[in-house]
Amino acid sequence: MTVRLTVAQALVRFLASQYTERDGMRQRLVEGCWGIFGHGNVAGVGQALLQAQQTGEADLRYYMARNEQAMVHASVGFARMRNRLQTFACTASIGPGSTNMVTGAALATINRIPVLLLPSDFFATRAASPLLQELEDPRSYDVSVNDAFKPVSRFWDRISRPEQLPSALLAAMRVLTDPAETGAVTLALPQDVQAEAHDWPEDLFTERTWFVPRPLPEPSALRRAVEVLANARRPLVIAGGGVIYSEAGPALRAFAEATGIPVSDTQAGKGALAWDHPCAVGGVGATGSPVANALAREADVILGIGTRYSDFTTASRTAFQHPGVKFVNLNVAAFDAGKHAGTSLVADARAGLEALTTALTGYRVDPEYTARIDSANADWRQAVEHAYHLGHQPLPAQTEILGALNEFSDERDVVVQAAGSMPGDLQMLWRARDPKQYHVEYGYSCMGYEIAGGLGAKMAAPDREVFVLVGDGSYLMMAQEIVTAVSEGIKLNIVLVQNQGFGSIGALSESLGSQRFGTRYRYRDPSSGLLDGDVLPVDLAANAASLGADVIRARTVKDLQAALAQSRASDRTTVTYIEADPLAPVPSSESWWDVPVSQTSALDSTQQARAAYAAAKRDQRIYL
Ligand SMILES: Cc1ncc(C[n+]2csc(CCOP(=O)(O)OP(=O)(O)O)c2C)c(N)n1
Ligand SMILES: [Mg+2]
Repeated sequence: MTVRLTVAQALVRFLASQYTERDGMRQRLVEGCWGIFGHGNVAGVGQALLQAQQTGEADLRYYMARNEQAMVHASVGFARMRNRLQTFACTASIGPGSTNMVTGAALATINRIPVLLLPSDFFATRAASPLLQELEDPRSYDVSVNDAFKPVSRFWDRISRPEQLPSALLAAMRVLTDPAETGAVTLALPQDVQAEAHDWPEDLFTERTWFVPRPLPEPSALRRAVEVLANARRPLVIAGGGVIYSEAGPALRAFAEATGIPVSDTQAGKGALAWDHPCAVGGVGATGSPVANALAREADVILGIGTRYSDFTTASRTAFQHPGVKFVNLNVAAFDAGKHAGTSLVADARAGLEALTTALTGYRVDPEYTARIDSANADWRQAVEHAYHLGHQPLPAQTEILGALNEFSDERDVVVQAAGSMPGDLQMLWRARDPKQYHVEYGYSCMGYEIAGGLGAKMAAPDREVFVLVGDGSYLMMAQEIVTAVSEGIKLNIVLVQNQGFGSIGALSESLGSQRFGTRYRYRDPSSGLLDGDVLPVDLAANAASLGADVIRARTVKDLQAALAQSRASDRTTVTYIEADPLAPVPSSESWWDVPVSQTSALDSTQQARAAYAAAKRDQRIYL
């Protein structure tokens, strides 16, 4: 039996019948389809989505975004919140609509989050080439702008013939649902092929379930890992995003309680263990807590679980200074498990932790080690309290804003962030009580993720309040999805922190001897020729109101507390606008980040920074 449908209609029907299953729980894989239409997809995928909605022949709701990059962010936010078991498809028109998604694809792939991208492509027949927006490569007519997705996709294909669709779709689903391989999956769809009819085997559209595995550790690999861990005197766990996606929080807690091994976390892993658990020592690395970083410096064994070991996590490979430090890497991806010449333990985080807990029965760290951790934690908790209640004047410090939000939040609330000075401050100071509470995109740290990603997170968890923290810089890059939130009736609590430019890069610039050059939003001063004139007459609160949000202007931390309560009580997207002092003090992570400073310079500031850089660089190691 065959069914006659266009390629786009077949695609939509197929996507609506894909499911994932893990631990006996089954859910739709592709929740819906984001899109912005143009000539490349309006008559193909657009028609198919319309037909699906009108006839009920396929259940795939269309969501309209305002920017194609943002719709990928929203899909990522959703998929991350749903532990990578569900995501969205994204359709874009040919050319700029499609290339707008390239940044989103990179973000998804780097963060290991599934998202299905459907950029439109020029005619397979080339009947009318060159089309509006078609790249003409004089060396090959086979190249299009969509080739730019190749390095940022885990699977990439171009459907030049209808017959190619079924196998491409099966491969796409396999990669999306494989925890070791997942990321952006791109199927480029030539606009003529989208509209072309074909007789499809009916079986293409039967419901299909993709079983998301929990690979068990290989017994000999487990033995090798246990041998290293059983001999560890100063071990430290680094919990990454993989712990959360695998829902391994309880297994991690059981492991930590059985062994006494302290647990630090990465940006993606924060919340895997509640902040006030006696074994929790906070973030590790460049923006971590001094407690975790002191333990990291002395650790003889690092047990990395579901982590990619980014430079922020390893303090650019200076975090671990024990001369014989060894790594045991529990990761579902062999690629990550092999890093730093570690003992590779390829397995699902939960399954691997359960196996380790059993195999390490009887092992426990010294009571002296535990006592030291308790006392360091007590000191650090006081330092965090201090940062939360600094009383900085006249404008509040950002740490007070984060503190007010933390104290206001309950454990089901979600905080979303991605770029600027907030990810670092949050990594150091945020007290996460639930594995889904801390949603900071720090694989790509993409300015503009915040509101769009928050929208996706809220769609995934309508029963939670989502608090999007966004800096003025990120806001100016991508605020437009407020309109989408308003149109869909999806309620966001947005806290817009205004500090007149790039607080983060300003501080970095100053520390590297570049004097905050080009990091503030100011008029150009005619006498200096620099952007260091007056503050600009920009009103981002008015801007947010113009996009349809309710807006509250807060001046003090007390105002902020009242605003947060009002925002929570409302059912409309609410932006709380508050100014912060970008120069207010932040506690030190007692760590480092490798950003090279000019080796030769005519500026004193740069020469001094170079000397400090060279000294810090001496601690950098290759772990072999
Ligand atoms: C798309 C993108 N461009 C550039 C950067 C580099 N960058 C990192 S933080 C930052 C400034 C962010 O400004 P804002 O959102 O106001 O946060 P603040 O640093 O003031 O806290 C820049 C430009 C980035 N991360 N993403
Ligand atoms: Mg700013």
